[in-house]
Amino acid sequence: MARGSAVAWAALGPLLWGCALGLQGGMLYPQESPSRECKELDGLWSFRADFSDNRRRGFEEQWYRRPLWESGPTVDMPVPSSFNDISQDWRLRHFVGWVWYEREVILPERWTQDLRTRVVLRIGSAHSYAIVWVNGVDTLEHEGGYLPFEADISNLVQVGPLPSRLRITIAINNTLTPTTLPPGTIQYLTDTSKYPKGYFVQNTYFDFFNYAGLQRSVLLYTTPTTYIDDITVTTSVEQDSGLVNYQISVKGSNLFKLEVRLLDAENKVVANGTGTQGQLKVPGVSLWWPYLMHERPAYLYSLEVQLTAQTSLGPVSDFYTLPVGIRTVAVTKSQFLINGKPFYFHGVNKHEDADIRGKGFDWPLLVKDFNLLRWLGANAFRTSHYPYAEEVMQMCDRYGIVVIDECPGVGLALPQFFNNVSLHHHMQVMEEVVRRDKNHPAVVMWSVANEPASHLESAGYYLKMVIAHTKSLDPSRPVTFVSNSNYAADKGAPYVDVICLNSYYSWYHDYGHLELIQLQLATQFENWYKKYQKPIIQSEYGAETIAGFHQDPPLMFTEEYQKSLLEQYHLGLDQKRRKYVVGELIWNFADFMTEQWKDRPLKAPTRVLGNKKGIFTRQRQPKSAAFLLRERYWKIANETRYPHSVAKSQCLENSLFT
Ligand code: BDP
Repeated sequence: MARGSAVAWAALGPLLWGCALGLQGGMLYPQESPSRECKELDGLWSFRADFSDNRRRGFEEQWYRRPLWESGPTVDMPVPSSFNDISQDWRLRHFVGWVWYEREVILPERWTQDLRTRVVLRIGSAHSYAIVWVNGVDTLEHEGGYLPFEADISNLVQVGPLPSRLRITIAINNTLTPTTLPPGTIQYLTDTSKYPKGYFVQNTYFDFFNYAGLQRSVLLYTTPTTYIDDITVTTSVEQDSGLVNYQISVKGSNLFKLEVRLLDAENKVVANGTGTQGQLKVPGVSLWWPYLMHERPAYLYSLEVQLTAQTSLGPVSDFYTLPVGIRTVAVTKSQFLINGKPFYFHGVNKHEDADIRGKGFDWPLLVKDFNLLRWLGANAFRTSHYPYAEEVMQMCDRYGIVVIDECPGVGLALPQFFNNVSLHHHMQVMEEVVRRDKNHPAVVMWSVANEPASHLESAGYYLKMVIAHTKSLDPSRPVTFVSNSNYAADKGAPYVDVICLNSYYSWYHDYGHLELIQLQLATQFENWYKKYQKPIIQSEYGAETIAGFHQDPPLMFTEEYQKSLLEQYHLGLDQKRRKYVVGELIWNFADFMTEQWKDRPLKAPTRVLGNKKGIFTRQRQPKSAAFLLRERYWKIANETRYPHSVAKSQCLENSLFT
């Protein structure tokens, strides 16, 4: 990106949008409308892990051809949820290979009889490789967890007299290979004095548990046979008017009419248009502002799209409503601008992780986390280290929480991971991320990777290609990756718009020496800024802390140590905050599950029931550092608010702390 060129981006946007995508079709979030129905398939599914030696018995015996119970015992498995921590069988917790899910569904008669109806099966995510059969017919395959995929199954359900019962079988493989994202390796241990024949372990190069399964919702939905396939919106501002550029793709027929209306939050029509692309002008626009930056945050318009079409079976119409936040994002040499005003990220890194559900989507957890974010005064988070559920992104739009949207490019630690097959897959994953999340005003930057071995020449080329591809997919947002390399050696930094740095002073280095943090942090910032002249975000810092451990003067692992480490970082950050450091994201919002070892610098059992760098526990209870951070974030919020006024915590129930 030519930095500081928000205007140029906005002008290019409508021209470039859509031409780079190699994917087939859009991935609009399923919604009910006068023309669309949804049927959620969450709940209990039948489940079996294939424990056979080669993990291929399910394919050899074709388990998908008959109800799963006919080929052997099954257990109940909740969806959405990771399968790992649900049962008492330790083998399942550490299972690597194919697992099988199955569920029967009764379809409404209209879905099977009305040939102007299109029935779609959509899987929110399946980690990591999935094959789907409908009534035993191979229907869909998808590589990569954390992103949705779907198939039109109309021709399987609209086949003569009332086949209203549908059997959906999904086989999922959680094996990570050098070309998956994240990558992993299988290591066979062949010393027969220590390991039984065929013994293997899966090595991963990232620090979270490789939870797997159907971790997000599965559903069926309908559209008419001619339908709104995708909508792409970019926004800009001209004086006090908002401009909404839209592009709509329609599938199923060329004989159609499109009408588009933009409604404000009171449901008043403020602009309208026709056709597959255009620009809507909103005089006296209410901008989408991040929460805490403005007294009226997160203003959302609704883009109502109405399609009418002629088909051989008669007329059809389709309706889809897209929330639209009008805002601009730009980057200068030393600032991150939202709506032309400097924005400072004071937030967190998260994980989708809690309790026995693992990474399974859960509404109570989602709402609790957002309440905690607001209690904390956090205005942003990074989706470390993979795209989160779509419902999370919708909440960010509605609450005004800013997102750095990261793809699962984590653990790119070995030279062999920077190969052409991985590069191609990584670019495809970015296409899927952008396709899914491009219309969220909350998303202000894409992150293509976390801590790749960016000192390698091969990584430099690889990152350059992924970043360039992402920019071609979406010229309206800056792109970054998160580095922990040395500033002089980093081969990817020249291509990013914002430098994101992870550092763990007095945690992974100079253990216990809190007094070194300020000096080391200042050196870090100065070196990077001098070389690259780009704004910097401290994208990770933190300390492992076991809730309830206390020691003063502070020692590592205690709540006091975490607090003191944060205080030292904050002093360092404050030195550069008004210059070119544009954000700080604590590692981590909450404790999370990991393997029982940490891969780097040496594989060692340094994890005690997971990573404990949360400022909240895994059960979302605060450690002392949470109160410290809360005070800081509210202070920064009140200093950086536009136009200047004092914000109060929006949590009504926390009067004790305000
Ligand atoms: C960073 C990684 C993050 C880890 C963290 C840690 O980006 O995924 O969990 O270190 O070690 O390097 O706590």
